[in-house]
Amino acid sequence: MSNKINSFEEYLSEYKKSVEDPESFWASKAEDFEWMKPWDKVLEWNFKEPKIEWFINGKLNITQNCLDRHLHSRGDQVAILWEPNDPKDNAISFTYSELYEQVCKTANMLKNNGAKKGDRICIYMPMIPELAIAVLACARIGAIHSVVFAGFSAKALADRIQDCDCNIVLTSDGAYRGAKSIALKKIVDDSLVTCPMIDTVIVLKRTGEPVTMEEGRDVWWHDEMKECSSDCTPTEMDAEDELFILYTSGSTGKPKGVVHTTGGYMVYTEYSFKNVFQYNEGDIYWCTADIGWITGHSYIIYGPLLSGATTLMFEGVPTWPDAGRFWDIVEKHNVNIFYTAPTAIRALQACGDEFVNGRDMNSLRVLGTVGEPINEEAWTWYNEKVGNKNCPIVDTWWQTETGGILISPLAGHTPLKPSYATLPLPGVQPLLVDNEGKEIEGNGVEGNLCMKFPWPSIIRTTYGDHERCRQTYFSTYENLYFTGDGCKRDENGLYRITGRVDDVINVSGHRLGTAEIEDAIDEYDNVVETAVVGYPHAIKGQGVYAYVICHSPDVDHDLMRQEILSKVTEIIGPIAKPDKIQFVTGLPKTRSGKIMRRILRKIAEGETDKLGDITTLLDPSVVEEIKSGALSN
Ligand code: 7RM
Repeated sequence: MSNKINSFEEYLSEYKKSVEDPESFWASKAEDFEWMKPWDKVLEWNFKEPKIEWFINGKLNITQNCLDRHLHSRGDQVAILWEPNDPKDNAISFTYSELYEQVCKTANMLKNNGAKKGDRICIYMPMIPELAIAVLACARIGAIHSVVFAGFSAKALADRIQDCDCNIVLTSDGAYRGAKSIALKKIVDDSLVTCPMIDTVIVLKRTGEPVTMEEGRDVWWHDEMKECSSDCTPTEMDAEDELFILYTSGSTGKPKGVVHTTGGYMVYTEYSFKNVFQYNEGDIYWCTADIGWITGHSYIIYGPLLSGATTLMFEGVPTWPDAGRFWDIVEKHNVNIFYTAPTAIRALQACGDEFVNGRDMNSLRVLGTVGEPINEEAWTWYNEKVGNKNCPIVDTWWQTETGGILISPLAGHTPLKPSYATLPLPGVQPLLVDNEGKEIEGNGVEGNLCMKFPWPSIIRTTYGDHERCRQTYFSTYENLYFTGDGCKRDENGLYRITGRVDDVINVSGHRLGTAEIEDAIDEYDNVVETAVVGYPHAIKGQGVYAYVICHSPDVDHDLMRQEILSKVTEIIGPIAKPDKIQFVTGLPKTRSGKIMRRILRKIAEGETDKLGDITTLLDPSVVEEIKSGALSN
């Protein structure tokens, strides 16, 4: 297969080429695709503004490369294999020809409803095939998709719709999640009270529950699809035309709309998919992420479909009807490549080995993880129980902003080391810097992880606020992209990501800003001030620990805890709910008024004897009070 690296030696030589001459390296990868017009120049960039352009003046449509390009050679091969929430219901598959037809019809449906190139379309849907189809239909007509994870609240949805000024929302009546059903359309209705920019809501029937349809605004998906033709010429896009926006949390303010563009994202997601997972023709590939996150965008939809793979999409949850659900699906569909998050592995490991034992998982060849550091116990269990000690585990490090996997073993080629993401992919040039921005050279060192050269799927801007993009990623260290992660490089030059060095926390692989959670808690009437930190959590990786100061301290604390949880659920969603809430009368602040989170983190971790220097605090006595009231772990 073209573009595929077949040995570690080949990796080393490809890596060398990619650094010595990045432009010809990436041009050779891009040549494998169908371009409506070739590019004039491969790359122009500076990290100052930043301005990054790949495949300049090249014209293409990514769906032509995901679909049309494969029709001749693999029209009858399954493109999407969908496993529903309820194991008693049948799986549904779409061949490449069928997917092509559905995408074209849906694209025409969007056009009939007024969608045009450059419009932002919000997609708030469960993990059903129509979600993937909707994403591709937007890309077909050049509309910019903004997928919002269906676990976010009405308020969070409204913020995202407003920020990028969407005109259409695609949703469903409801969603199934394990034993529960969630009234999605109702959440959309609530959010649209503050979103006058939305003129159309297209509603798919999934659960059949009753919904309110607003006359003149809401239409049924199946009605709108009826007359649509399955011919839809792909809209010509510039390589740098925006493909999608995806919101992600940072250390300050509201989530940012990360913008990815068409050409570079296409080239990089395909290249990284094939190489990291060592995809072979005919493999059944399953990534358990939700399409509401970047992992779903790049490695359920785009990477696999660009590569002509069969991508499995699962609607349900890992623990329903029981903790053997993932392994049943592996057995049932003969999954060859399986990609999940450490938090899911830990949760399933905690349920006991009986759910893995007894399932035939011999089809598995490659395992992957993403989203957070994987601890050795989880790694060992995954390797032994799931992989039967004969599947390489690729620990893939990347971010919403990177578009694709940057540091990871290539399955079967790169020597593995548990909890290490190991080595950069070709085209990726990491470096470690100290807090002053000075490069830390050599091996056996630790520092802040940066990138010194652009790769094709690097973030281009944050929607509507380019300055924020510059500030967040390109201003901390001059001429470098700063990831926000801390990282070790061992004696052999292998990379191990140690976690965020900023105020971002990673709860069950979901990225959350502590400031965002604090703002949500502060919305509660009786709250004066809040400080949120992460602390180690056996299953979630990190848990949310909130220190809260109340106006009237003699309230019923249990009741108030409940109400704070509802407030956070209402403003962000259940994923951001604090695991622990400690009521305090003061927070450790410096004389300039900055909260010293380092101290709060240590207390939350239970390391009250390692607080370090607290003499710079305005009032060191608050520390004693917080320590004595700390909630045991
Ligand atoms: C893909 C995704 C990004 C943050 C990132 C890290 C953490 C992701 C790993 C990891 C250690 C890994 N995008 N992270 N993968 N940490 N090892 N293999 O997760 O934008 O949602 O989060 O996640 O801190 O900066 S994300």
